[in-house]
Amino acid sequence: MYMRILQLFLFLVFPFSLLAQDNLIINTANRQTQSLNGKWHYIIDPYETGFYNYRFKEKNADDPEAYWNNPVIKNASDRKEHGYSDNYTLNVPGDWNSQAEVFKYYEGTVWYQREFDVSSVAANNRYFLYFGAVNYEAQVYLNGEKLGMHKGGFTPFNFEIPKQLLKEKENFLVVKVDNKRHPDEIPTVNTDWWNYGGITRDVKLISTPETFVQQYAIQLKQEQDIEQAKKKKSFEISGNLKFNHSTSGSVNIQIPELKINKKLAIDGREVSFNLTARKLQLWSPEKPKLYDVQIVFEGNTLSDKIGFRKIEVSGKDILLNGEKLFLRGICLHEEIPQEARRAKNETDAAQLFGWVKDLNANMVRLAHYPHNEYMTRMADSLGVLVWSEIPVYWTINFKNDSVYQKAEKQLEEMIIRDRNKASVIIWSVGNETPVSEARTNFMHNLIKKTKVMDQTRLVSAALEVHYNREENFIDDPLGAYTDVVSVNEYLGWYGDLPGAKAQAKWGVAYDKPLLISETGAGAKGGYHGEKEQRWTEEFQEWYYEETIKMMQQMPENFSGMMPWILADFRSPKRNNPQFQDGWNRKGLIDDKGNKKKAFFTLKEYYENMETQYE
Ligand code: GCB
Repeated sequence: MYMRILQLFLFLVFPFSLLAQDNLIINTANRQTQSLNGKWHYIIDPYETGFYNYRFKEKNADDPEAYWNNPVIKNASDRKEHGYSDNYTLNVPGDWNSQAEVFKYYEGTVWYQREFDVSSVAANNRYFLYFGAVNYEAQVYLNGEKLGMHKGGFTPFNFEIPKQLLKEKENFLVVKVDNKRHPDEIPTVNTDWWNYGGITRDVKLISTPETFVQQYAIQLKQEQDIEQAKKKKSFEISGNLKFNHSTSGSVNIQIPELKINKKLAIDGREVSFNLTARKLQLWSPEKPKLYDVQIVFEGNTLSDKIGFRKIEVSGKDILLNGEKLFLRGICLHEEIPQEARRAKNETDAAQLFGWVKDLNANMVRLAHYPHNEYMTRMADSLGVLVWSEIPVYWTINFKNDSVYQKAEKQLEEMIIRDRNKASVIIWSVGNETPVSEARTNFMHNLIKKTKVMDQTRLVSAALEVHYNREENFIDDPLGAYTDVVSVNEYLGWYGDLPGAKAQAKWGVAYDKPLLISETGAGAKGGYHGEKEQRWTEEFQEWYYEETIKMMQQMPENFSGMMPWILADFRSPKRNNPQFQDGWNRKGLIDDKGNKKKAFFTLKEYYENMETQYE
């Protein structure tokens, strides 16, 4: 009840900013868009002079020294104390840290600015500015007017451009980006990854008709016996479409390959439907079949490629399309190590998935936040299963309701963007959060929210484990609410040496599938020596060998693992000058892109597991 009142209050106070996810437009790749990627001007503004006046109040909209304005100097005597120049540009998309030395450690405000023309502004169309992600807070201004604000560094958002504001020539677009860390944000101040700032993902101008399909969820209906369906060769598909506002008329759902063309009457903002598909080929890692799905409304066709599959838990097992699944996973950050920068485009996704495939993995854990959409689209087409997570990481302020709202909003944006991706099988509501009543309530509420939004995936979180010489026992109270029990384990790196692993016993308080969501050890690529010598590739290889022995004696609910981590990644917390130098070295691939010895150890284990499950 209290939550509801708070939500209503927030809606009244911040109708557009905090609740932007209600207006989120999905599948922007297949809509009419104009890319606004490219070179943008910037001003570094650590004192936020462009935003606050000298009494530290937000500047008036028409203040010529507000950095969203661009007053033209007319007389030599005119005063102007800011400006955008071709001498100061940043590439969009892209983090700022990797683009110039001055940004490497910068955390604060940077103003981004560019101009753009539109070939023709149609009076009957709607126009939206769409951002794939901006880390962390974005204030967006067009032609001197503020369109809105968004918080959350890894999820998309869009703002509608009011009619009359968009011009055909010289639109002046400004984004204030602020990546300062705060205790009451998601994530909080303390993370083991680099706080890359900037407009890190694509920016687009979307044009739509007056009324359009804004969001949809189309999937294999969860409540159907998949074995029966396979036998009868008849599958149920269920879906829901959401328009940008209430409307009437009709809409057609077409899946030509399945000979489906269904006309649906519209009366309101949403339409739900069921379809029956004969001879459907289910999506799986072995055969990642995607169907062309078209939504035809008032002469406009919105296309997508969607795979149909069923993921479920049955007792101690995870089943995909009714068959027992073993997750040969690997964790990764959204980072290109050779260039020490955030990954941002299709080429980057291809590099990362190239490594994943080479490892014989069938799954990725996208740590610790939603990655860009190229990743999940590629996972769909390559047949790689995905765990996608929100950055509820470590010591979030779990007692604060407004912090909960921020986490829930990121969760919603993640789910809305990717719920048509067959590859995504697990939503994770967080990682290694310290057990307390407030934390368990907070995360339980996130799980409940996830279940309301999406019944076709599993929910998990990386839980706490009690290390014990006798038995490592998992009884984290959050495990009562997750579909699978997942834990990060580092026995042999953070405690003991790898030799201790083979004897380790594992116990779980819950009768559910068990996943090891992390395990790993550091090694400097190219550094060799005795296996007992920390930071050598041999130490890491030994750690993996012993981990594999441990995996072979796990309880029978053990359903897969996602070692930490595919490649070395930057972290300000890693300051051993000889071996780390600002990098977390637990990668199986080093910062030059070279595979370490342990890569091959895990690859071989995964090859064996693959044959075992065939
Ligand atoms: C963990 C965290 C991960 C760290 C990793 C490490 O448990 O979930 O974010 O980077 O350990 O390397 O210590």
